[in-house]
Amino acid sequence: MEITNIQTTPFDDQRPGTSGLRKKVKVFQQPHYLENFVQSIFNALKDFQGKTLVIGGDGRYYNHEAIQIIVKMAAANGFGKVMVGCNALLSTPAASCVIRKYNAFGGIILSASHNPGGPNADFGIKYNTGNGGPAPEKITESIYDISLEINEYHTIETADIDLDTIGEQTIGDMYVEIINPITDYADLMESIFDFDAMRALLGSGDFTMHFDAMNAVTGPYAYEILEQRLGAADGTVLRGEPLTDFGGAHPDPNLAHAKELVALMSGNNAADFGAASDGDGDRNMILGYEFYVSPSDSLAVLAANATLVPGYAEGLTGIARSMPTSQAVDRVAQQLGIECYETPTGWKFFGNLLDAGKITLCGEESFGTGSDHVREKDGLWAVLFWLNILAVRKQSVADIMFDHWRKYGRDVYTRHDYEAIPVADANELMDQLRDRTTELTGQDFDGYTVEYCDDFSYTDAVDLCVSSQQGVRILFNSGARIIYRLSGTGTEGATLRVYIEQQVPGDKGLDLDPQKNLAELIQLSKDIARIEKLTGRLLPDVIT
Ligand code: G16
Repeated sequence: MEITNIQTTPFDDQRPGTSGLRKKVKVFQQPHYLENFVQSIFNALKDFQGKTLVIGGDGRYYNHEAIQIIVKMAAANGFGKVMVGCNALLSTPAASCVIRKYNAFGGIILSASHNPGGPNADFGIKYNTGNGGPAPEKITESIYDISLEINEYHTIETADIDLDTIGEQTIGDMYVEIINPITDYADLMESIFDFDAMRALLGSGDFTMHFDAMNAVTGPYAYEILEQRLGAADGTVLRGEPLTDFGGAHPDPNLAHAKELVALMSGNNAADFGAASDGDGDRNMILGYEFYVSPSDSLAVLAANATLVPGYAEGLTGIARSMPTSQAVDRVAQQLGIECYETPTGWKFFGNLLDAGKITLCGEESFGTGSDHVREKDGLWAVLFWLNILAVRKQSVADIMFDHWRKYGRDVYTRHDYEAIPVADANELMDQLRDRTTELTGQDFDGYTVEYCDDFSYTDAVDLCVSSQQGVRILFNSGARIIYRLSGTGTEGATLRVYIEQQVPGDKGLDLDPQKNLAELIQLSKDIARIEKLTGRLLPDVIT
């Protein structure tokens, strides 16, 4: 095999964010841009010669081209084999499943998740380690350091591989296995959940559901699992064909971007259960009849009902949530007598806790929930978890949620996003908040007294690595919280996320509209951070 060494010069903007490197497609299409980053990944790794690399993608624009580049570079760098999803498709949780099942050295996932796709939209790439999870910060920082000094990458000059036929090929000295992207994942789901009970519910004639795949990667998975294996009615899966530009839609499962689904969940012929997943299949949104389950509440419900699912019948070892996720699950953990860890935003922070067996379930406010079955958050898994609970409890989604609030109280919660702010303005806003954490502590704002204020810093419970500057949190003595952080996944300017939460006891919380109920705290969030003065924004762009 003849290896070609290509001279290159570094780019200074290849620092991975919350979940890998996300940029506009046009940025990735610059000569050497993708190659530099891939070589930086390989240079950051050790002892992979002869081993297996999994390559997956969410089917978005530029996936095919990127996979051809990466496969040739993997061969030139000495991998023994790559496993690639047929048609360049492999959802993020399925990639994690395949890495773990076949003991691969690691994987490269090509996705910008819920960000739009197409020639003028977004692309992304991230590296996952042998546990199937996103590389921890010490690896992503090392990739970044290498990318700043890289001067050469390795490839081989050969014809493209056939991405559309299942089976083995060789390229240079390396095997290429094109795999069915669905089967391993669907089998894993069948091993966790009570498919008989779910089949009975879906076949009862008394229950209907919709799953919105948002023209993204979960379509084929949902057809196989929901319609084929579980017998859900034809047409259960909506927008089920993966499209490179997601049909021009924004594949983000929330109330704003899954409007068609939301419309199907109210009125006379509405379904009982609705769900959606995102571009790469790791996010989920859960709906009942005229009812929306917030992601933080969903995590709490899954934790409280876990033993109804065969895969978790033995109970949970512990739970983790990201810091801005509401504290609803904390009270479930307390009741169960298990630990609840608070981590920074980013799935990579759950990996060590899962590997060490310290937690079984974890989740985030950003529509992500998962467990120790893989090392990524998992959209369809969360949908199946709810379906399993519905099949056993035989109650509506709303009734399950109301029961939960009655028992544990409710955290009324909202997130306000201010998007595409000039980066300098956003940094100034965060800097001035950081500078005022001591000054804010103890202050009273019309009855809201700040009990504690800091810039969140996390020490990993396993490897003791410290991650600082993870968001300014203001905790009030009423139990309310306001949290500010900048998104690490955007591709245009900066996105300021403001998370607002207030706990209310049992029955009092049943009918509360978060925007109305949290109005005072929302106003306070604007005043304390001087959002209008520093960014010129009066209102957020997206509310979840
Ligand atoms: C990614 C990460 C999540 C994170 C989310 C939002 O999700 O995997 O852990 O919560 O981004 O991050 P940020 O608030 O920094 O934008 P995904 O679904 O985009 O891969």
